[in-house]
Amino acid sequence: CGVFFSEVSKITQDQKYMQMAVNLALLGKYDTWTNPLVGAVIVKNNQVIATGYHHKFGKEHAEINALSHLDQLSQAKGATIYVSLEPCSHYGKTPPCARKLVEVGIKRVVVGQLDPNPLVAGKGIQILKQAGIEITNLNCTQYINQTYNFFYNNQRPFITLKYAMSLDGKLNFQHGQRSILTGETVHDDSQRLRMDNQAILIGEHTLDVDDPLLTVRLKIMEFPPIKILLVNDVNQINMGLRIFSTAGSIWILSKTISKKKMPKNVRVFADDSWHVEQIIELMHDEGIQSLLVEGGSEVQARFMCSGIVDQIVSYVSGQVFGGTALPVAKGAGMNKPLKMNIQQVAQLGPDVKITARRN
Ligand code: AOF
Ligand code: ZN
Repeated sequence: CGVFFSEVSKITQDQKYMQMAVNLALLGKYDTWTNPLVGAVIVKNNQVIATGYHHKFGKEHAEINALSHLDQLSQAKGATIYVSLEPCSHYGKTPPCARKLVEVGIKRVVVGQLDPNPLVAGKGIQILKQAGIEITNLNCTQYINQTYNFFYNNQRPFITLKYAMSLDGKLNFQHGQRSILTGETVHDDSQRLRMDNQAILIGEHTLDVDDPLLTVRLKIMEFPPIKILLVNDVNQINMGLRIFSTAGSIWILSKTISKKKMPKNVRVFADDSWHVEQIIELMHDEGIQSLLVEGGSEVQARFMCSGIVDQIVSYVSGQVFGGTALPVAKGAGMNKPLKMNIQQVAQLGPDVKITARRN
């Protein structure tokens, strides 16, 4: 019975410190770019002696950050470290954390999840085990790095389709003109959606009609989402559009190669046709873990038709546009309906947000 209670208290202690590591990890949100959010807590004699997290892309990992907060590195000897992700085993922008934990004499490592990145994937745990370190995997922190996990588990980015529509499912009242559909609360919400994605894609028609910025305006981000423009001919693009005066990377997916010199932040990818599968393959090769498709009607139809849709965020306004207006998706037909599960319906000021996911 005594053994039982001590085991139970060990589990609750583990969960408590892992929650602390998760809360620390979340402090890095929006700054780690394609790297995962990771937090670490070092505990000795039931006391937290140091904490840390991964602050920023390219900077030290959570474990090393926590070790740097010890008064003396020797304090780590015999301690337990709680890390929300398996410690790394590779020489990347920084040396392997697993080796450092062995070197400083950590006795036990509790991880929140294994790392799906093939560079690490179990190799970190192996290094620790070989050094005789006790390992516990709580397998409970996947939710803080959903698109990171998705990307490595599925070898493609997580795809979200987003649009604002009238009550009768239309994008704009008059063809070729931008309609203001939704209010301020939706604006802020869709800004957060942009912040949660590593790339935003629009088609040529939306580029011309809306002249959008595709920027994040709620926070200054060092790594804002890449703006991807799907066009027919890069040489026909009006370089005076507002998007070309924004900072951050712009990728143009064109059927032709560019004849003119492009600004430094613009990359042109040329291919005969840009099927959804090809777009996704490019995203994968470039390490983009999440893609937000912001329209318009034809681009949404192409993604829906491909069946490669993981989430749909639909903002519904109270306006009714009637028969001549452009529908949310128009173009390629579908063989069978796409079955999405409605996850959440929320009232945002005068509008409604519907979030649906594929399983
Ligand atoms: C992080 N922060 O705290 C941990 C990570 O590009 P690098 O060299 O910084 O390596 C990134 C990889 O390191 C990442 O994909 C993951 O596999 C591993 N662990 N990464 O950014 C951390 N612990
Ligand atoms: Zn590391």
